[in-house]
Amino acid sequence: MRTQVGIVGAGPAGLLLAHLLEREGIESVVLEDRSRRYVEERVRAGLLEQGTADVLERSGVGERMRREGLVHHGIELRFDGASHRIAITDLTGRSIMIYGQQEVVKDLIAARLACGGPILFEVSDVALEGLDAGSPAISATQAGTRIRIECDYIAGCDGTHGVCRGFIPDGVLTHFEREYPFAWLGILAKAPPVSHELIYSRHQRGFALYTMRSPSLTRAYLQCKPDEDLAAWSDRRIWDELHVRLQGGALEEGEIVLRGVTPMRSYVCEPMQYGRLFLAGDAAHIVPPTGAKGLNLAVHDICVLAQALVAAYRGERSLLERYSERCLRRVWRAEHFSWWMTSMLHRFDGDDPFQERLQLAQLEYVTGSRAAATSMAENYAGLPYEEHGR
Ligand code: RFL
Ligand code: PHB
Repeated sequence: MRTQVGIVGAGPAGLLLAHLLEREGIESVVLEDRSRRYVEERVRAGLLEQGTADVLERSGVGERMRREGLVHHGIELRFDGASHRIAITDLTGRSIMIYGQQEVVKDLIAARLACGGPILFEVSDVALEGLDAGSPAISATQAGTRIRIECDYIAGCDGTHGVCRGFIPDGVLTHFEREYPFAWLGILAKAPPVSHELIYSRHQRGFALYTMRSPSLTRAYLQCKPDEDLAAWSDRRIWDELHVRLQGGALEEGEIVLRGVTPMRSYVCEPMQYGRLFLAGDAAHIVPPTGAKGLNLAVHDICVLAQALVAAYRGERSLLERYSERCLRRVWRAEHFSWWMTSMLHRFDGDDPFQERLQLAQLEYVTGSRAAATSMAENYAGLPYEEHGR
């Protein structure tokens, strides 16, 4: 088999790349190790920056998002028993959108299948070769048969646990990493959200986030231990803990239909490319979910990569050579913002009173100063994409 761009991973990054390339007449093949159903039902991100929503809309896959997505103009920060609103739209002119990642994935898969573009689901043992030569190839096992796809370029969009990064020779990449001593216990419940906006709450017992997926589905997260035993969390205990940590206001309870523990980690690899392999999204960088940046960064990487590949097929390779450099500026800004939000809102072990006072001082500043609130709001809503001249 031969294609122009081989794409490993059918998450938002891989699927969006295939979609943007298709619109420019560039062929690709997407290889995914899970089933279509699994990727369409995997509940993860929910908050899209305005820039992300605009990319989906402009490329023709935003119709259902515009109909079903919830546009928000602010968020609430709660601490010390009081609630403070960050008026994102008033401060920045930009809004944010709640629309589940799995809905984005469904829309992108539907668009891909509608134009007959190949997605190979349930492949295993993906291996890359010839990355530093002119003609790289991907091989994989599909339904018991080994297949080989020759390409011009390979996009490693295979997420945190992907394999593509591992085919870059030792010594090429520098890894930057930070682990946090806590995780998030996330739930999805059949309950109408009581707050129109997201609530980020700092509490002595740990952080809590109240969010939503639709007018009838609540999503919420509780700070927990990285090795938290889910079996110890009955529905009752989860709701009781949410009542306490959200510090006030009614809470509509309902059947919890999904629960899981998400570890918290910051990670960046530099550069995000080697020869003809380009890493994008979670395959190249991870942020803790507090700033809601992971999916949004993946979409930005893909816009940069798609533009660079289109230019390369027109004979201009310089954008491709600068792919990593062009992505990393935004990546590091988001890394800082996510680390900062995480540090300000979570309880760290050891009950350090100094750290607690610093957190409260920062929260008071962010909610009390228009300048500080604007800085937080513009990062949260997403800084405008830089114009990358050709
Ligand atoms: P994905 O979505 O992980 O997709 C990678 C795909 O590659 C497949 N794969 C392979 N395929 C073939 N061969 C292999 N060897 C493979 N190994 C893996 C996987 O099955 C998968 O289908 O990465 P991508 O596309 O880079 O997208 C990144 C986002 O998924 C991620 O950054 C976000 O979910 C992060 N995130 C959030 N981001 C936001 O922008 N806003 C949010 O509100 C937000 N909330 C969150 C989040 C992530 C969370 N968790 C569970 C980590 C909330 C949570 C709880
Ligand atoms: C979500 O809706 O799942 C969500 C929203 C904001 C975050 C993280 C997750 O910071």
